[in-house]
Amino acid sequence: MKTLGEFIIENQNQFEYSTGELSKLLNAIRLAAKSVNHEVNKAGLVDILGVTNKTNSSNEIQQKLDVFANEAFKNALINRNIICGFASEEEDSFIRVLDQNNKATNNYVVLVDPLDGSSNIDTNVSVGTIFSIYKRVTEKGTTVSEIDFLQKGGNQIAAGYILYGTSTMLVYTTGYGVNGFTLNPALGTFYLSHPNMKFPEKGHIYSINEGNYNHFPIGVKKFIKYCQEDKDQRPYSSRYIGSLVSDFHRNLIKGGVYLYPSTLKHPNGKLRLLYECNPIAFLSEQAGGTASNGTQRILDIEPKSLHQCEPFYCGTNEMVENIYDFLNE
Ligand code: P6P
Repeated sequence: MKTLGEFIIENQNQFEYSTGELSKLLNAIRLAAKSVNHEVNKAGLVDILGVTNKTNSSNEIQQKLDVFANEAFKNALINRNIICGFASEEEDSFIRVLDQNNKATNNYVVLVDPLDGSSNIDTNVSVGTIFSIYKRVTEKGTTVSEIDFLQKGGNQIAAGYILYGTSTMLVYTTGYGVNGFTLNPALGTFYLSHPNMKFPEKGHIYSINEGNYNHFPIGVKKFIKYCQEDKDQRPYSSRYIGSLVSDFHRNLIKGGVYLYPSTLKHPNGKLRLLYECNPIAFLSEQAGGTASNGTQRILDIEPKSLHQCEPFYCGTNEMVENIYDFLNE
């Protein structure tokens, strides 16, 4: 089986002015993924479980592993002179990155959700890292500004996730399809185990936290009831892990839809547009699926702030279209 390193080199000529920078960037992500995977897998044995006494900009308590994962990706990316800017769900604002000549000569900015679903860590549920890569839009050589990060998701150069699950996988796209790599822990090498991943034509899984049912938009309530009716032998199952990367990955392989609507506690939805919705939406469309906020395509949304949230409906086309119809009846 082909390794991730071989795959990156083979495909770097997809970019007209590929200076190898994107390849170096993807390799840095690969390195950080191995470091976080090592820490996550031994979490029960060392004092890295539990919470810090800090909260992030979304006022969520930071788990110790959140902080570890954030530092691992930040250091792997900033210390290699390959990016000009870094932003994270765990950082209040973006970080300007200068090269050794104190200039911002590199082309890419990276945004990460370093450990999505981290509230599950203490219960040994799979968690994930989500990353998103853009070319800067401000003048090369100047330090980056917020508009380099507030780009619509359709501008992404690459996006992906690492799933720290029963096996550790790195799944990513650069706009030429979605490919999944599984880590061989004995060798510390990712191998191409899931080439050209696509959603199945039909989906029978819906993933939503039904504990918020009373506060869902009426269209979402109608969709849930539609799935629960037993007309035409509708074989729907409800599966919800509470970890977006795990729920999305299962739906991608088996067919299904993930929903995080507006709720009483999160009137604009809970998922962050830049760090969760956009990268997962890019992967979803590249795998033949769809991603919407209920009124428009996720990748068309013009971001207004780094940590803004959006309602999120993502997965098998037919199921997202069904939700869209119920929402816009
Ligand atoms: P709830 C994790 O915090 C996350 O952002 C997603 O990974 C997950 O799907 C969702 O929130 C879970 O939220 O409100 O259902 O617990």
